[in-house]
Amino acid sequence: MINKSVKHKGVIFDLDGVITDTAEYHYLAWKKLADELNVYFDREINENLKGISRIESLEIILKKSDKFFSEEEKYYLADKKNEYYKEMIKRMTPKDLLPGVVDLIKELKDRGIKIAVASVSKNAKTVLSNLGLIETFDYIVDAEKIKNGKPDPEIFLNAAAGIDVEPKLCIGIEDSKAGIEAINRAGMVSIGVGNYETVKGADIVLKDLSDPLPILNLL
Ligand code: B16
Ligand code: MG
Repeated sequence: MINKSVKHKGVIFDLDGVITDTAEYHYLAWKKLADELNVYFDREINENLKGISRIESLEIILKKSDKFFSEEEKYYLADKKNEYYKEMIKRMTPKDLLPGVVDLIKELKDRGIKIAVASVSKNAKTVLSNLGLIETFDYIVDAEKIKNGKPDPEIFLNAAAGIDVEPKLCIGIEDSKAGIEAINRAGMVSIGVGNYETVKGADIVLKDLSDPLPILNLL
């Protein structure tokens, strides 16, 4: 919820789909696995996987299959997808940052705003290292630090505590429906980027971060 009289002190970034386009690599890796299994999978279904854990994503994909998969098989398949994904992110460099991200981070740091990453990915630290950002953020929350994934607000509340800023003074940036819900439930201002239909529940929707004025106006 936006309260224009409040000066926000912290900004919490989602990783996949906000800082870099790993959302596309997640899609490609799942697509490869789904094709191998002969299971129907498309970009529309993929929108529902954004911000959702690896094993929950697999469960959603397997709803389109009439075959039974044991827990062991599911873990094997989730692991296989992760191997495809890890192969794709190996070649990532700082050139893979999405438009506006570097300038926005610099501007926030210049203004003394605390910044954090809130990603449910177990690969978050590898991706941040490849992007040259592992030392940049004041705090990073990944899958290791949380019990409940998005849309539970835990990950954003954990990030706010990590940067020592009250949730109501934080802004969260997300590309997923589950992530926007998590930010809203955490009582923060939500900024949605990317696919409009996916993030329309956000307080402010932006195409990407190349025009950060709506965010800077909240500081
Ligand atoms: P991993 P985020 C999420 O990251 C992705 O949006 C989601 O598609 C993925 O399944 C999840 O991480 C788990 O990732 O398989 O690497 O552990 O958007 O919260 O940064
Ligand atoms: Mg994301």
